[in-house]
Amino acid sequence: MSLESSVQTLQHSQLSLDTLTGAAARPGVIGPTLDPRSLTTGIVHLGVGAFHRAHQAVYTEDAATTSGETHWGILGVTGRTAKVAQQLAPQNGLYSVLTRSAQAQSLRIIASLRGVAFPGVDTDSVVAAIAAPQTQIVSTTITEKGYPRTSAGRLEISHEGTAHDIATLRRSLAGKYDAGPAATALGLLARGLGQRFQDSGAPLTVVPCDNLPSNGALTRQLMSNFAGEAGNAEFSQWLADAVAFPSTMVDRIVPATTAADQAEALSILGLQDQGLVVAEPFGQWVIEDAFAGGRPAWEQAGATITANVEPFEVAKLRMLNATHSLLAYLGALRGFVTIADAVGDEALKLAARRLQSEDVIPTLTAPDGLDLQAYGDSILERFANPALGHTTIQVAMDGSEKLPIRLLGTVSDRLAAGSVPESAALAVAAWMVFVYRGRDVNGETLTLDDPAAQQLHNVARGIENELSERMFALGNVFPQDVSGHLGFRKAVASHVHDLLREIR
Ligand code: NAI
Ligand code: CS2
Repeated sequence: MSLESSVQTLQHSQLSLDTLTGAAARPGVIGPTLDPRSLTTGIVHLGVGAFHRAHQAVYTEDAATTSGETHWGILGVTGRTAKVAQQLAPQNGLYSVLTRSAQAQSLRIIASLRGVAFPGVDTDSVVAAIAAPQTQIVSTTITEKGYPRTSAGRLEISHEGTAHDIATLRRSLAGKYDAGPAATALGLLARGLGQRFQDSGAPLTVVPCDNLPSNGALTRQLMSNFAGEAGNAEFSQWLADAVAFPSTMVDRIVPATTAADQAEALSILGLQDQGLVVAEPFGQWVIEDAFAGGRPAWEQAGATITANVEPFEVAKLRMLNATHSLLAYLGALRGFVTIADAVGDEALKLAARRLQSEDVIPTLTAPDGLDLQAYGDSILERFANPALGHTTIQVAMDGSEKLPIRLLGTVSDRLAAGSVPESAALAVAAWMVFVYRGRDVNGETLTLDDPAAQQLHNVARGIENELSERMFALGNVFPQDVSGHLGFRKAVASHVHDLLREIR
């Protein structure tokens, strides 16, 4: 077979605009609900990972279909590798979402992603896209660690790459635009906003979609710090006046795609889909009603647009994400590969229920009169989805970033109320032993994937019976009101002792 025909074979074996019609006609395939060729770009998304493709991009396609608006195409921007760009470019941005539950699955082709860029080579085109007047929205899913911040919630200017991006922003605002890649996602955003300010000053809305409380206010603060460090008062003022930063609560369980998932999609599509993502049926998006300009009709796609997102954010982070982390660390230590396996264990399920009902719910204000106990039950049912394959080790990653966000707020609140949260103490202890042991009850290795991994290894190393004392010294993880509370320290130390004896 000649090179040309083998390339054609490969192309025709891959989802693309050329193969879309045939693929969409196959049984079990739901085709896109709009013509990808009709779309123009109105959104730039930073962090075009699995979650964006299974959540915001789907909501945006549904909104555009219902409203008939064709100017909400998405330019997806990858992070530190070109991998997703290399996967999606040959597919003209097309990919599919494989939605799975215990009862059924469906595969839907999504067309709202109209381009993919890799900042390593495409920074200038991404900056131009953010500056373009037809762009109304920049959204982000860059993980919790993508927002370098101090404990006071200000830009961590010592963060690797941030100083470089501040210097580049300063020069570009002084009319000395530097080509070349941004070192960080927020640095890329700042440069795009700087170019927009210099070109047109047109308003823009930044929609963060990461699991962070008050993610809009935080992103505003970090962008304001970027502008302040760049020393351009006019840009700082424009940022304050013309750019909105609504907070959001986002929810849909989207595990990392596996080779088995790809094989399943191939059998349905009859084509390779390198951009495949897998997700649960449930989805929720709550967005603060604070936009500087236009936006897709996301409410027509089921999103909630509201003045006050906070109760939704806090309830979701503390009821779902904290329980996820408890199951991830305890489950991984006890040899459970998936979250579904872990929550299928009666002892772990009871621990999850107790965390929700005894520690978390007393700290919450129910959003819109939500029945919090029923909400907790529904979360555990979602975790039990046997078709997802969401692994404990994936949820366990980045614990040094995640625990302060999703678990330690509950601890602080319970301690302030005069109660020691025992289940939260168990979750903290499980994380400490996960870091220290690095293996499960069967002796299988548990890899520590965390931006603070070296620090954690250094601190954890040493004699076992002082483990919790050493870990509590991590000021970037434990606030003083938590690490300084004797009753909580004792509770954690007791659980650490028991877990170390269990996991030899
Ligand atoms: P992913 O690994 O598929 O994508 C992560 C994206 O963030 C990639 O584009 C990557 O390049 C970028 N990234 C990673 N580290 C970064 C850093 N330090 N700075 C800038 N960019 C960075 O992960 P996925 O599943 O898309 O999740 C991303 C985020 O979405 C999560 O961290 C969370 O905040 C949020 N989320 C995820 C859900 C899920 O179930 N996967 C559900 C709800 C929210
Ligand atoms: C998980 C979240 O990996 C994790 O930390 O807790 O990604 C979780 O799947 C989502 O927040 C669900 O909406």
